[in-house]
Amino acid sequence: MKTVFITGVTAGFGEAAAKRFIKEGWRVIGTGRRLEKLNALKAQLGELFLPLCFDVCDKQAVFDAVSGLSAQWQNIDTLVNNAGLALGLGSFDKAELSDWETMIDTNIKGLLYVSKAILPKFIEQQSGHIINLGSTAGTYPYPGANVYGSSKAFVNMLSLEMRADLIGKNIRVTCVEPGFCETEFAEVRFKGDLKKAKDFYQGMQALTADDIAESIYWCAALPKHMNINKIEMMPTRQSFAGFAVHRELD
Ligand code: NDP
Ligand code: 8X3
Repeated sequence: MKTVFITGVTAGFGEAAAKRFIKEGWRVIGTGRRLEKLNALKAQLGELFLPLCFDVCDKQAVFDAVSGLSAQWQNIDTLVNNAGLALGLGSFDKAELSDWETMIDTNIKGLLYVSKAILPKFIEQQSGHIINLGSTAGTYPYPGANVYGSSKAFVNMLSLEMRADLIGKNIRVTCVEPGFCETEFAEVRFKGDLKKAKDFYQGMQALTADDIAESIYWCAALPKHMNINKIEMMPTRQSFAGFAVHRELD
């Protein structure tokens, strides 16, 4: 039986991915900070699901959680580095420094801690698969994305760098890079302003968490000689903005 370790299963992509893998008979180690959500998932998903409650920004907690896995949960086939967030949509001059710090601590440092904690298992097993959640925001800039977009550019690039460094170790690395997808993401970005979050996706048929879970599962289930380097996807109703031009007529 295969096992996947997914960070951030208490909402959105992570929750959908946990359910998708379990449907296929995988065992899921699912993490998050909200214990009550983890307990509810445990009640729903049963024996195949192991909840782990920790903050990915807490380096010690990450390493303790991984080293504390019981013998029956030690063998992990796939890691999905999904936990992450955007905070605010303010322009670079107006955005909150503390929001930037939280995004860097979570999207960049948290992902590094979890990867470093699990990688020795993959090296020892001489197999494994790391699937990172990047974003179209890491490739295409838009106003207000500043540090969020840059943190995802890090994830997009780190995924390729991981491949470069892990060659010869039989470890696959994939970056899944979605555009607009309706989850709790906007609610978090707008700090609980539900109206703003709802308006964000109004009339544009965003991607769903199940769409992303399907892509993640597809990458994970491919034969081991196939490495999908990256998958970029957007809603049909989302596309690219042109270059911004500031005009002043003399
Ligand atoms: P959600 O807000 O719906 O879910 C985020 C998950 O991450 C939650 O389970 C949350 O759990 C967890 N999480 C956040 N911070 C931490 C932390 N410090 N420690 C542990 N867990 C944490 O977001 P999505 O599902 O939409 O996003 C998932 C990933 O995909 C993110 O990395 C996001 O940047 C990326 N992404 C999202 C897109 C979108 O449009 N929705 C598009 C492209 C990429 P808890 O609160 O319980 O800790
Ligand atoms: C989330 C996608 O376009 O809202 O990474 O930044 S977007």
